[in-house]
Amino acid sequence: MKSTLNKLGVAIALATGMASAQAAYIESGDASNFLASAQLATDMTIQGTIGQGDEGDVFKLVFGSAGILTIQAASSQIDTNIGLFDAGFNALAGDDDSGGGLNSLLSYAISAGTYYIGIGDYAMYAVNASNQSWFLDGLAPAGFGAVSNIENQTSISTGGYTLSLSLQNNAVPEPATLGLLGLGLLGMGMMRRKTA
Ligand SMILES: [Ca+2]
Ligand SMILES: [Ca+2]
Ligand SMILES: [Ca+2]
Repeated sequence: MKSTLNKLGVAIALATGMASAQAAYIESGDASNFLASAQLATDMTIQGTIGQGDEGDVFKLVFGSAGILTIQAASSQIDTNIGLFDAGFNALAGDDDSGGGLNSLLSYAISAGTYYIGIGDYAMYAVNASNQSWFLDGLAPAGFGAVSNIENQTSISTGGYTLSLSLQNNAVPEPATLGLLGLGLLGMGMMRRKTA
C-alpha cells in the first residue's frame, strides 16, 4: 500500500509541477507596440520596462487550453494599464486600476489559441483600422474591431513591470492530465483490492 501511495504522490507532483515550475519571460529590448510584431512570451510571468518614449509593449501568447485567463500587472514605478486582444487583433478587454493601488487586473474567458496582451501607462489607448482610440477601460466597445497598435498618450512615468498570468481551466482536461488522473484512480483501485 505504501508503494502505491508513493506512485500516486509522484503523479500528483508531476501534474502540479508542470503548471508552476517556470521562470519569467523577460522583455527583449523594447517590445513593439504593434500587435503584428508582438514578442512571443513563453512564460505565464512576463517582466519588462516602460522607458522614455515607449509607446507600450505587446506580447503574444499561445494557450493550449480554454479557461478563465487572469492578467495582473504590477509596478512600483508606473501606473499600469493593460489590454487583451484576440488572434484577429480584436480588442476584448482592458483595465487600469482594478489590481489594487494603480495596478491592473482583468479576467476573461478564452478559448485555446493565440492572444495578445498590451501594457503601458494609464493613458495608454488602442488604435483601430479607422484610427479610432479606445482607452482600454473594461470591455471593448461593440464593433471597435481589429487593433493595429497601442499607444501611450504621453510618457507619464518610466519603470519596470511584472505581468502575472493564470489560466483557470474550466474545460475538459488535456490528455496528459487525464493520463495522470487515470494512474491515480488505478492506484486507488489497487489500494482497495489489497485492503479488502
Ligand atoms: Ca518596453
Ligand atoms: Ca514598447
Ligand atoms: Ca493603473
